Amino acid sequence: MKGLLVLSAVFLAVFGKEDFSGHQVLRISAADEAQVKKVRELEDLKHLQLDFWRGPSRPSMPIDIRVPFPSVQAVKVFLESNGIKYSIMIEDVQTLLDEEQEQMLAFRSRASSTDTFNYATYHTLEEINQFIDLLVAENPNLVSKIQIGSSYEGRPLNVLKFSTGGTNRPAIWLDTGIHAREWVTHASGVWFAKKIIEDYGQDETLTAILDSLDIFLEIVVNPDGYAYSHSSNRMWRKTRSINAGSSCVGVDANRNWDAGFGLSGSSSDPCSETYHGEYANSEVEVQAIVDFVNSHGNIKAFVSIHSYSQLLLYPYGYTTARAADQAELHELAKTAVDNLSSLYGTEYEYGSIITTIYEASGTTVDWTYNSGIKYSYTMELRDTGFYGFLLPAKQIVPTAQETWLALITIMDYTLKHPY
Ligand code: O2S
Ligand code: ZN
Repeated sequence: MKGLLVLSAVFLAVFGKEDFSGHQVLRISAADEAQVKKVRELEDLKHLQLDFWRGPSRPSMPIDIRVPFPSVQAVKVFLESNGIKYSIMIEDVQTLLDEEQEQMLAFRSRASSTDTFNYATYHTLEEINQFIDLLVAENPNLVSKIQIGSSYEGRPLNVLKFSTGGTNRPAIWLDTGIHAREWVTHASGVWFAKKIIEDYGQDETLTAILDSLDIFLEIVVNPDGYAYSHSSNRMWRKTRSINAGSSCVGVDANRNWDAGFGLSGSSSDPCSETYHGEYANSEVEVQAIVDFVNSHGNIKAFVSIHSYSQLLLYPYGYTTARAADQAELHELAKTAVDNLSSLYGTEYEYGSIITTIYEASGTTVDWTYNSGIKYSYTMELRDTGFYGFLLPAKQIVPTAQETWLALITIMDYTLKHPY
């Protein structure tokens, strides 16, 4: 097994990208807890090389699994023999990846300004970094670039600071791309950055927000993973840090925070997609944000953005204990998703992480909330599992637009409810 992994790593380095031909994504509808438990047995069958895109969680939430071609028959037989219902969500993953690549190639061009930048296509890390530099050069009075650290592989961790003045104003933090393969989040982050610049002085709400608060936006929290998802494996989720004693690479940066670290809802197996890492904040990409938040000391709202499932979630993920501010967080979430839906009718569910999606320990917003940031939310953007992580580029702008309405709601509320 170990030899095989090393061999495939070498193969990738020499020949390029991981191929997903014949891989299917199955959508499993477990009827009850017992069937969810049965599906969990699949997680332990490592040789099947299954990639759980979503779940398992509550029976009411479908479980989506990417199944490599050689395992497809076995998994279907397993499900059928246990009377578990499933459908084929994606017939052939590689077909979608080919379409995505074609789309990117067709629209690739080096933008000379953020006005000619194409917001309706996916971009490489280099292109996003160029965008950041253009935006700052065009609007030096409104936005600056802060480097909060370097990634494991030495890439800059860039944060955009939108500010109209003052010193250490109360602030809002937004981040996208902590999970590499959730490409619509990075693309939305780019769109948000441009939107802030466009709306300042034009839109009353955003103007009032920026006149009193600073906004920090980290578009690519996990640049090593993002680069790897372009160069080698589109399905990469974790960081790219090397795990001592294992041939498996990377830590789940959304299980690495110091809030219920290592409890259930994360894995101690370095080969797992939810590996929590050796210790809390072991990932430099996480530690950099922790240091920034602590030294800033005045962050009032924190929204960490993922995909997919269309959810707006608040703490906690590691415990069923209610957050002290649950009632208020719940109310605000409702208003935010109502506003989001008003644009294109996209429906979101909302609630605490553990009751709405699944038990998850060491997540970003559980730590920010415990650190005193009351308005801590995590969002899961489109879709609910038609394309999953492979959302077609034509959905980028609509996704960003509707998400912005939720973000504005949270930011406006934060402005009006100082604490
Ligand atoms: O597993 C994850 O990290 C989720 C969010 C958690 C707060 C449960 C993302 S990928 C949707
Ligand atoms: Zn995620």
